[in-house]
Amino acid sequence: MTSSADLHKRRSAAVARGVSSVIASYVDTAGGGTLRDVDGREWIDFASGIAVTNVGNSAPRVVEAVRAQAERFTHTCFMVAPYESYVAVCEQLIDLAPGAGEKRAALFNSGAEAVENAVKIARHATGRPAVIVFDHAYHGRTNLTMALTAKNMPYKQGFGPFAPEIYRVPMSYPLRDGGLSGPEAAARAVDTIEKQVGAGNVAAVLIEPVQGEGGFVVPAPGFLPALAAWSRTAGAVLIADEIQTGFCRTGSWFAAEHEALEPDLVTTAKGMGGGLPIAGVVGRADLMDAVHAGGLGGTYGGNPIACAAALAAIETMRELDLNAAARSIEARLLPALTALRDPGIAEARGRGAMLAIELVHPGTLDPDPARTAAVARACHDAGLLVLTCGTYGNVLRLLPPLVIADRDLDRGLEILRQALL
Ligand code: PLZ
Repeated sequence: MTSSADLHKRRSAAVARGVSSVIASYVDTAGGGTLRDVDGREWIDFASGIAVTNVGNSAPRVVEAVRAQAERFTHTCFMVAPYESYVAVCEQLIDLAPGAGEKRAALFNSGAEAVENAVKIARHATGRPAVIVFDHAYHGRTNLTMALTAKNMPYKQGFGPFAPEIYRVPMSYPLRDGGLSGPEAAARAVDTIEKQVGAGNVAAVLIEPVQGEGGFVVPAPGFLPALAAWSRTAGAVLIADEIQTGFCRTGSWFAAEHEALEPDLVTTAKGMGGGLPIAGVVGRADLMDAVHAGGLGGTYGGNPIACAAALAAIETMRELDLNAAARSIEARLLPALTALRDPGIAEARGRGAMLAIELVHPGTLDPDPARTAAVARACHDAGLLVLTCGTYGNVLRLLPPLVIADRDLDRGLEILRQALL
């Protein structure tokens, strides 16, 4: 088999430099919670392809559903000749998303596309222009979603000008906002909105209930409910971006549930497809149906193979109770992370199987991205695939597949412990 070193040479001559990879090893096979590279080396997977393979790589039901659908038909375009599985995925989204009222859903290909469409729907339904986003937010790499994303490097540098009518307000970040309570942090955000934007101009308040790329930031309790209450009064659409948090990742179907939040719209992607590209917007029927017929769509949105995979992935989540699995991963890892006696760890945090440690220079809150990168590299050298994140690049995040074996979790944790020494 071609070695990783050879593939890397070919890649350098063929793949644009702007597309980079975390590790230099090339994957041969992957299953459950491990990967094997073309050099025959085994990796413990604490990345899940960035929170995608919640049901594990090549989950049996997903593989079978994809195969069966590929034999029936591969593509017709739902806007041309519709099919049942698209409808069935929308029914599942409606069933699983928080909120008791009447809902509708629509399917797309990627997280960024789902966010773009949620904003389109909110603007159309309200007739207003402004979109409120938060410090440390990540929503994608298309032009509108780059504008919604906070961090410049590597996401935005040189790619502007960006879409207008996007306003950024302070997030609740308990480690870094001087101990503001959730309601206090919300009042600070609302004050900025009212003074700088004007409540009557706000189409949408867009927020990740637990921030992903921005550093696995869990807002203080009460922050999200206070924002929801303000949005309702202001007539703004509350959009929960659950692309990274959704589909059992945090120990519930959606992270909004942890605070009994009922967003007006929810964006989904990643975990819902069991590894195939599919995304959705689900939410209040009156908002979703405000858009004229033909106003939403795309050639591939809700592709039949991706829909078959999503239905199989959701079935797997129910069958194996992956919400409970995520909670037991939290119970196994978070106390161990909290117990790490390391003066450079400012905080261990997260929900379910979305866990992180934030690294600082001891005795301060100054971020330590150099050590974070070094620890990640040491983990890679020892066969553990971990990722970093955070506005300051100083957060090490753990995102194992929810079906990972306890033994692999423990092995991964031990590698991380050694890497921190
Ligand atoms: N919203 C909350 O986490 C994707 C990005 C990786 P796409 N996060 C991983 C990278 O460097 O590109 C994400 C997310 C949240 C939106 C998105 C965007 O989803 O499917 O990558 O477009």
